[in-house]
Amino acid sequence: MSGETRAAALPLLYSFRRCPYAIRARLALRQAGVAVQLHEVSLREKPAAMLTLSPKGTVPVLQLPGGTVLDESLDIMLWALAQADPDGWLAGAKSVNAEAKALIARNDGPFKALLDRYKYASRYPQFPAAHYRDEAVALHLAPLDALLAAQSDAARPCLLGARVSLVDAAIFPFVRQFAAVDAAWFATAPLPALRAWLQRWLDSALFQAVMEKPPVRER
Ligand SMILES: N[C@@H](CCC(=O)N[C@@H](CS)C(=O)NCC(=O)O)C(=O)O
Repeated sequence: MSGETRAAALPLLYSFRRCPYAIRARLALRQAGVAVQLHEVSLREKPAAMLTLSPKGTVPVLQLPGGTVLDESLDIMLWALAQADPDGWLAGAKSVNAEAKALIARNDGPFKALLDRYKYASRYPQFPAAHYRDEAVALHLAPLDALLAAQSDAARPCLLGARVSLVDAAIFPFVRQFAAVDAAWFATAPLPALRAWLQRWLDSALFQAVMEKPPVRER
């Protein structure tokens, strides 16, 4: 089988390296050991083939060899972990139970909105950046820090207990983005358990593997 033929049989993932939604999808795919053909896209020049598959125009988009298209990052995570879940990420989240769903919904909804305002504060001049930052901490990051700190019996606490779950992987890329807006502030923020959790993810072989720089494809 030629390399090209083999690649053609793999699921096709349209991705953007730094996008937190794409990162969470790549984390789950890699965790599941699902090889994909990776298309790094430019968000300014999305490939026509991707828009044909998913006209809403967001990444990630996964096309399965049978033709099925998944264009929501959480659906891609769930599909990947249904193929293989060697460390029980789904069991850890109790197959995405109510608490898991609520944490992810708060992350993807109101926290993401505040994160965007904090990151691009000059576009939201009603308030200074610190206002959006502090709202985001109060809404989401301080409760996450408290959850982690409450897992006192675990050496490496995770959001839903001692084991890594889908929820950690789904939320981590957004906390990473938040921390990077003002790394000096985050380094001494009153979020010590969250900072340690973030650092473990940043240092993980899994994260480093999914952040390897792919070549930019032409459209
Ligand atoms: N709900 C979607 C959101 C994906 C999303 O918004 N991705 C951003 C990049 S981080 C995007 O593609 N935005 C479209 C654009 O920037 O044109 C998911 O979970 O996959």
